[in-house]
Amino acid sequence: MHVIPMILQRCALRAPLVASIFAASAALCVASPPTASAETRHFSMTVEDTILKLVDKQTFHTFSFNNQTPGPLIHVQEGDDVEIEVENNTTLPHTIHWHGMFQRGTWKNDGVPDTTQPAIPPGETFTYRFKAEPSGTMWYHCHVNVNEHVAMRGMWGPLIVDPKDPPPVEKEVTKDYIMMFSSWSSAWAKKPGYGGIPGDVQDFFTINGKAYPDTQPLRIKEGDVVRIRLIGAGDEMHSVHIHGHDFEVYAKDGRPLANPYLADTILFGPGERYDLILRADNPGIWMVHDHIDRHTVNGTSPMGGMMTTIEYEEIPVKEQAFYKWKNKEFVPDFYYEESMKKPFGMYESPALKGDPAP
Ligand SMILES: [Cu+2]
Repeated sequence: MHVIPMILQRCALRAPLVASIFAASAALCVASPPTASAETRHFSMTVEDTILKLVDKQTFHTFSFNNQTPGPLIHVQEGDDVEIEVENNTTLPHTIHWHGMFQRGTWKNDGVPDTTQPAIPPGETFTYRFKAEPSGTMWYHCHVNVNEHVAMRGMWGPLIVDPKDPPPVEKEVTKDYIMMFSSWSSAWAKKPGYGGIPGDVQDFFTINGKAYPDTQPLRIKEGDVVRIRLIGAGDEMHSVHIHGHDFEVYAKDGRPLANPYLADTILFGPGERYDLILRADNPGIWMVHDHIDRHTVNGTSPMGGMMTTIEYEEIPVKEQAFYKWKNKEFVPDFYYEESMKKPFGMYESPALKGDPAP
């Protein structure tokens, strides 16, 4: 009872303090809703030598997190205390950098070898501890020999930090997709420990570690509010175009933009993230692709690489005789769209697994 007057009274009691402090206190009293206290979330991961199939017969020797590329989804809430135990089961040293995390007071958990820690040697374990801030679409990746381990060996995964107090548009979202873009140089596919040097020819291009036609459609229905989280995990620029719609460019590197804008093509580079909000109002089958056309090949074959489609539930896909994917077996959670609906935690996806290297 009388909660509001009590709060105001508490604010008023601070009035004798310096005016600026009072102003700040009053703002806090009005603006801050009660929030759940932060939780400690403990996870563990291993680094493994893994053979990943990019497309068709093209495989690649990766150093993966839990045998998959992208690595497991880590989904936490802003303010959570995160503890992640990382065991290195490969023959080379690695670390994990938590890209986007402020690491206030925990800079030795930033995961950079010879700058914030020694690299984790083969056979050893290291535990990272940090607070999940700020919120938004973040990611994690190895920081040892990044030119090879990140650019070519698939050592990355999504780190999604939900805000404690989400803006209204985020509460409208009905489908949430994570898309990590990377390119590969097949010359080094079977030579772990080498490659990622100037002059490399990037000839395979993947979304979540698979090239078209081994990617998966985004299955939506009219009325959906679709959030698409684009992450530049590789070494090249991408210019993603979605047919039949425009989308709101909602957030950059996790931060909601002060002035979101409409677009149908979005350019992003290595390390960058963009969150798009697409309102599903145009039933059909629509192409989604990198408009850097060279990124839509598999080696020397056209019609591959960074391509997928949006399929509306309203369209009977199997009846479209011309549609390449009319009989495609749908594999859920390719974009972590199912895991993103689950409670906070760490999630693997069978769709992203490779095979243990012999
Ligand atoms: Cu590494």
